[in-house]
Amino acid sequence: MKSKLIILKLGGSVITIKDKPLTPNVPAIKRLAKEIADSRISQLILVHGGGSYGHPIAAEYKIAEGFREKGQIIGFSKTHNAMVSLNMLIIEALLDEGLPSISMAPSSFIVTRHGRIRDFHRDPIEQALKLGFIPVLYGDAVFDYEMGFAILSGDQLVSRLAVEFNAGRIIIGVDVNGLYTADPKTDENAKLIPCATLSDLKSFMGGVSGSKSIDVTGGMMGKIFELILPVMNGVEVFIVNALKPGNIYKALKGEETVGTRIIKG
Ligand code: IP8
Repeated sequence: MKSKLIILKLGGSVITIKDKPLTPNVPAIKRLAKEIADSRISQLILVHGGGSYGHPIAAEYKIAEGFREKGQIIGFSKTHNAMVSLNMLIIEALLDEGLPSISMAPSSFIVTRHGRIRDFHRDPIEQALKLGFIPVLYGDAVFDYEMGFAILSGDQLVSRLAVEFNAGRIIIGVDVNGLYTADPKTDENAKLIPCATLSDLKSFMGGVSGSKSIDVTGGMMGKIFELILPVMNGVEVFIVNALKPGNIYKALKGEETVGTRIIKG
């Protein structure tokens, strides 16, 4: 039987104003919390991106390049703290809707090696899910065995969570309608791809444009790369525009809406 667990990623470009440092998109956050509550999904893990909170600070202190000099240490703390602040806004919006959300800081139970998850302590999430909580995680500055520290993208986290907890579906909420043949923000000939298979994904790796704003974890290309493993494991993926009201509700309910579906093929 297909697992009921859904992993929902809310991109940083949805929940923050990407070109204004440390600026949340409060109306979007509140609306999305309501859509999640209205969907009445029973098993959900929420992951959010960094947007104008995590990325500019991580870029300023070159956190993704690993530890090189002492001056970066304060930058690691500031990057993590910015993510905690953003996470708090999400948690508060979910609590306002009566949802039992629980913040879980990836840096406290994940250690990476060369930027890839190596140690992952799954028990807190597992226990939380069993009791009906909604664990809320985020892309974070994390400790790394080789590099000292690294940036763990929300997308890598989504991929690992989906495989680790045998999710049925991943829903990725972004600020465009799905995957396109080119960057829809700069190329008017870009066409939406309604459905893609695993082999399509591999060929897109060479062609789909990444995000233009500061994104230390690789934008759309990073997402596609991370989605390959869960799709191989049979997890269905749906990429949808979370800035359009109602889309996340419909995606959670499994109702038809514009976006890109990714299947094993
Ligand atoms: O926005 C990265 O997460 P993402 C978060 O999902 C940080 O790539 C700390 C830059």
